[in-house]
Amino acid sequence: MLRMEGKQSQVVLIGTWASGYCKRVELALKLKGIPYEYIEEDLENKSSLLRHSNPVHKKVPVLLHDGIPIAESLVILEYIDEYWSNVAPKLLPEDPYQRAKIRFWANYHDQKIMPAILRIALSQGEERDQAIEDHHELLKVFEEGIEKDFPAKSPFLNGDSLGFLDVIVGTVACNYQAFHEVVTVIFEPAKHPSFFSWVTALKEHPLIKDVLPPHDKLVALMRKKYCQSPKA
Ligand SMILES: N[C@@H](CCC(=O)N[C@@H](CS)C(=O)NCC(=O)O)C(=O)O
Repeated sequence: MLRMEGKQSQVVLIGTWASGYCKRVELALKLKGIPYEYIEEDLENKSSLLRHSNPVHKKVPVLLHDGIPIAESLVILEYIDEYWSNVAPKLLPEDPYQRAKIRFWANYHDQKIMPAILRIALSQGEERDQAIEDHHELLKVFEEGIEKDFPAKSPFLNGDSLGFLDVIVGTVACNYQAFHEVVTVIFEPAKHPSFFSWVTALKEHPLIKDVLPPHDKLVALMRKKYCQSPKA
């Protein structure tokens, strides 16, 4: 199906409620005030809509824009920012070098930090201790890199409005209390002061509060996923 130029766009997001990847897309749409319909996907029993819209990965999120599917959350965020380029706020800056740095850290976040957090959740004993240490080292690199590359950040990377990295970090890290309650402590102000104060500011943003999953529901899901007793 082709997008109808000049007409009101139809925007549909296929997602799951607990996914940070999906929440970042919801947050971007809400930030720009783009109306959208939301379809909750059952990942245990994937719909034919999802399988047809994202035949390569069969993962959420998928954005359907006038019927055209766009997959992969970072790709979707850039698409939203480019298609609605005249709608504030801009998620990515104009300057190509600044954009490159933001993309670099966004990829680092998804390729290093996200898998490290998952490894902590899925491991136990000494393996978990090692996973916690690895995550701490990766987060230190992230924190120092952001501080160096975006020294004027206050409280967000664009100043008062949320930018690309704020959207990515906010929709994952702001759930840390549920993770601490169910799995283990991974964010400590003493170890990561600047990252922690960034996340604390993000947690206060009204749209981040609006999109984050309910704490108790998330805790219940995490207990189910990560606290199964090991098989005999
Ligand atoms: N790199 C993808 C990751 C998306 C992803 O991992 N989605 C998960 C939900 S959080 C999913 O759909 N999993 C289903 C599966 O792996 O089959 C993105 O950024 O969109």
